[in-house]
Amino acid sequence: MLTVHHLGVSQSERIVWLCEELGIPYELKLYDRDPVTRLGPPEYKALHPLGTAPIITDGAVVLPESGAIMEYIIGKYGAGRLAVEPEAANYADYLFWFHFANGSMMPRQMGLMGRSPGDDSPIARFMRDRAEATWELVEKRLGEAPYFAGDAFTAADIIMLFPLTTMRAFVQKDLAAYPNIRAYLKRIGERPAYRRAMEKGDPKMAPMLT
Ligand SMILES: N[C@@H](CCC(=O)N[C@@H](CS)C(=O)NCC(=O)O)C(=O)O
Repeated sequence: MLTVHHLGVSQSERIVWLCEELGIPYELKLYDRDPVTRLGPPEYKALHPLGTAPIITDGAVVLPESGAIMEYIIGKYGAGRLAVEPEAANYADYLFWFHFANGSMMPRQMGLMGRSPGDDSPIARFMRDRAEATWELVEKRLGEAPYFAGDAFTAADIIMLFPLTTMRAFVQKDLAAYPNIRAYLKRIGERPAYRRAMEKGDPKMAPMLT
């Protein structure tokens, strides 16, 4: 049985959501963050040496890393649904946004964690500019197409949503200047599978869609 180990308020919400969108059977195990450190609890760390969320188990397989898990589930249980075929005109768009999420968007937001907004050092300005550039790129993309890979909802949307939503619990971001992102978040919030995933995974948290 595919088991999704979900750490509350974390990137593993992506995997719960993916399973709900695909409509595949899975077991959901919930873990709370340590109330003081906000890190995963020892039971979560014991699953794999990396110890970060998400992690899935599937028989003898223990797999961390959002992107690897998503490809695994889509390939093994989803018959390729929610991915884009190499023959499709938007294949490169799909690949770019799927990998941009954790390759650039997440690291650039994480670079701001714990940094005071008033810090005007060259490195702080560099980090802020780099983070800002990712928001600008996302805003531009969502003005060109309703979904990251183009006209249809794909796994690129699932992996991209976390930095636009729940990540703002860790690094605040005012979305007032981004009408396309706000319209996109409203659209995503209307998806029954997303709502189900958030209710199952983080019942105490309202999805951060505004
Ligand atoms: N690139 C990794 C990042 C994983 C990651 O940093 N997860 C955070 C949650 S958002 C985590 O596990 N934090 C708690 C901890 O490190 O104990 C992925 O996408 O799986």
